[in-house]
Amino acid sequence: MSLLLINGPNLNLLGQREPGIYGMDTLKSIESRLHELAKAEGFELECFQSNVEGELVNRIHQAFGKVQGILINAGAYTHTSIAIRDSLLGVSIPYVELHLSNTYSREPFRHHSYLSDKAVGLVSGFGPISYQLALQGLINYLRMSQQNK
Ligand code: CA2
Repeated sequence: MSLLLINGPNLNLLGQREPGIYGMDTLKSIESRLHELAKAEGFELECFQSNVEGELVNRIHQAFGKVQGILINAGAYTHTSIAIRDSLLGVSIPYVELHLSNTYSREPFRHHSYLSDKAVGLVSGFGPISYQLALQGLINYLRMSQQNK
């Protein structure tokens, strides 16, 4: 089974700026760790990052029929993008929303997400570990769904 990790705007800066909020790990190191964890569980993982909303939408469309689950940190687009929401719902691929920071302990404009209500689950606030928790949650969800078929 194939999974897709999507990271939105500015997450390419991880490990280079604002370590107090977002941690010291680079996106590359997070991706390679997740790759190993997925592989150990028998899953393939592809990773994609873009600062451009339409590119994120296009990548989600490309996943249709090829990917069984999506992990997404849409960054600031979480709070603004109906287009990303529509694309996730359009391809009908189960997804887990994740964030490094606890968005509910931050500014009020980060308290609303266009993705949460349709997500399989939400992980927020554990720094880079949020990615691992989200992966475990998604894999568990997919296995349970297979069993119930
Ligand atoms: O906590 C998260 O993972 C966020 O998705 C991060 C977004 C923010 O807009 C969301 O509200 C919560 C911002 C990503 C910015 O990443 C940076 C990383 C290093 C340096 C500067 C920005």
